[in-house]
Amino acid sequence: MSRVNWTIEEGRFQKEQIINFGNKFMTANGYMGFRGTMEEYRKEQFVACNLLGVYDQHEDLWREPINAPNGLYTSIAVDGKEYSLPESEPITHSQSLDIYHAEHHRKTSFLTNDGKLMIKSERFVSAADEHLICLKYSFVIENKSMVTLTTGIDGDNWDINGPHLYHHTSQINKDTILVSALTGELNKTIAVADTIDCNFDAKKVEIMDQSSSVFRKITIEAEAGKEYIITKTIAVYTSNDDVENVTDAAWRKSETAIQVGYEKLKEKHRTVWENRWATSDVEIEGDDEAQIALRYSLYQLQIIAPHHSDKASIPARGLSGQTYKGAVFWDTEMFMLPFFLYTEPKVARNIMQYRVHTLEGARKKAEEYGFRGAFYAWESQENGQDACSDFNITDVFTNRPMRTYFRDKQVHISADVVYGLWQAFFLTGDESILLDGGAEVILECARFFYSYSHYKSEKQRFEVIDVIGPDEYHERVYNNAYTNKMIEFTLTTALKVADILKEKYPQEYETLIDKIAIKDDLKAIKQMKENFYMPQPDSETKLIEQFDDYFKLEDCSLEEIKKRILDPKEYWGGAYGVASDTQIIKQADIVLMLNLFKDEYSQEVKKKNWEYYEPRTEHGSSLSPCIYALLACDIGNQEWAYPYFMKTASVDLTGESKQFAGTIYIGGTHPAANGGAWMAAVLGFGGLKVNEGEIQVTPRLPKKWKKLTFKIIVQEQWYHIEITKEEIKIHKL
Ligand code: IFM
Repeated sequence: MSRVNWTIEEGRFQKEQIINFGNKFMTANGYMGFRGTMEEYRKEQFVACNLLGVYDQHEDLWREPINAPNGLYTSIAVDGKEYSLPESEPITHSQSLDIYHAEHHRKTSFLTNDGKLMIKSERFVSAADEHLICLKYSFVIENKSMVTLTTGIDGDNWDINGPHLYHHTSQINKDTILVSALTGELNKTIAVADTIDCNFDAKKVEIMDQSSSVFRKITIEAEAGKEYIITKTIAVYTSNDDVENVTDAAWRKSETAIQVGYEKLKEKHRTVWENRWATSDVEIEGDDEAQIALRYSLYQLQIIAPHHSDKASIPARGLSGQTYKGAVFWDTEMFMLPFFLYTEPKVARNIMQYRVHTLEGARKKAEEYGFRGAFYAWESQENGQDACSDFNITDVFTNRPMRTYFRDKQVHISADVVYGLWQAFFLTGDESILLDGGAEVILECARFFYSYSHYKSEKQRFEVIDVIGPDEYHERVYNNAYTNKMIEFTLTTALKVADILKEKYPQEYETLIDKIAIKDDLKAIKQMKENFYMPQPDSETKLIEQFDDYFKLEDCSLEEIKKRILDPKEYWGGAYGVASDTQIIKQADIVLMLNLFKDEYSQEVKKKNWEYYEPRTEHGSSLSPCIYALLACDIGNQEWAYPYFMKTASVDLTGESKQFAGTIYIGGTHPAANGGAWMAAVLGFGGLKVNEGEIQVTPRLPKKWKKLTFKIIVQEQWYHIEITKEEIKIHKL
């Protein structure tokens, strides 16, 4: 396979990009994510080994995921003087990511008093063993000098709402060191062990045990021109792992791994990645820029996928840090799931099982608000508890927390979960998705919507009042078309699922119906479905109103809104936001609905609405551009779609995204946009549709694209699809 377009590289040191590159050059394996920082960086440079599904709350601050102590820490001094970025000015510096093998590389040279010092490092977060991170670090000096390497575990963590780790203890022997600590809220153990191997004899090794951090200070009488190499195997375990003793497990893993050897471990890691790309790569001929951006998006999705667990799902900022409280949003089902469904159904199943696992949390949330059924968390943590605060944004002008209604009114989340489950069942044909808890989730979500909706007697219909749709700038609106459509879908799906079970699995059906006592509610759900209000396109304009009276709001341009802004970080929505009383929307809403239910609307309706809402959309969420790309493809305008595709596919390469909501930092990677890039390429430009196992391809390739090639799995059968402007080839594999 050609290895062009598989590397991301930055060829010079850019101090102002440290945080951005931490996201861009991240390596991860679903269990943990290591930001793309240099080995010598400390918490000021946002170093983080972010752990999936292990959360903690410090005092009354926001609950967020844990960053483990940094086992990669390594710095270097020559003749007593330290040469470390960002303080020391390098002569040359490059940082790169081989996305084919998920390996991070850096090369830096400094001018010392006696000549040059060259540092190289290579590392990976193992795809073959979720607990392992491996590092190879080497240096060469131009003239004989006394070199000191300080390497070990840095427990002085970067946290947004920390600290989270207490009662640190350490263990030390010849080559292995370990730091373990307890989380403050739940007393979970986090252990990091680091074993080292060197290709040289050290003059002296000193241990610096600072309790939360342990370092080795290795002194070397270094000869000119010789390459001195250390390799480190770092093992991370937590109480969430199924092991008897967390610290023993970390210690043993780290020691055994070093025996296996860095190169062998790398080989195993590479094999996993080669196999992944063999099925998930999408090739674009004729457009290198699009190719690398798309591949990079797929890389991002693969590194954060919970390959190892069905108790956790993908947070909105992946594993790039603690932004958004490490919580799982609708982003996962609606934007990331399709990629996994078509290329790695096991991950898709894990993601959906997380919703089964968190059903109890959703039931509790519904009850908390006086409803029945399952109201999923807007920002879901490990047990489905909602991390979304009632004051989720801080006003930039007064520094006061603003009351926001994401948690209580963004009810579409429960319908998004149902949509994800149904897609998973529909595309894979795997009935165990329904039997292993999926059906229960679907029925409970339908019950929630029945209890949330209002029956308007004078109109003799069910309506959904007081919600927030995908466009979060307009709060507490009535009959948001997206929400209503998704609720209608939920009701239909619940009835369909009940029928499937009744017919094929009568015993399981009876058990479930009894368990959740839903017989009467099923009748009510049917009634609601038959009398449900769904906003329709206007007979003349063909426009669908985003919510009741949206068209009565001030219709002004984005440029005009921008002129009204007093502070670049001010929040546009909520009670007094600049967009709140206007038709300016944050992100795809009606357009998203039309894209999801494209077969139910005419091309004219889709086109008219795309054209109406597009100039009124800020794309203030990274979830938005891909949806405009998808619908533009559907209405046959791939040239409108292309810039939106590029925007979604390159969001984490350019780093051009919103960094603040009010005063709150929201930076990190953007997995929903990454998933959107796959959807736009394959479902949009490729025009792929699957209906009852049957594959249909209606391509709309952009001008530049000569060929689009990808593989998909549908009902356990792999297909290889090749699209050119002249022909479409679909091969069974
Ligand atoms: O889920 C999104 C939401 O739609 C817009 N704000 C950011 C969230 C997390 O990505």
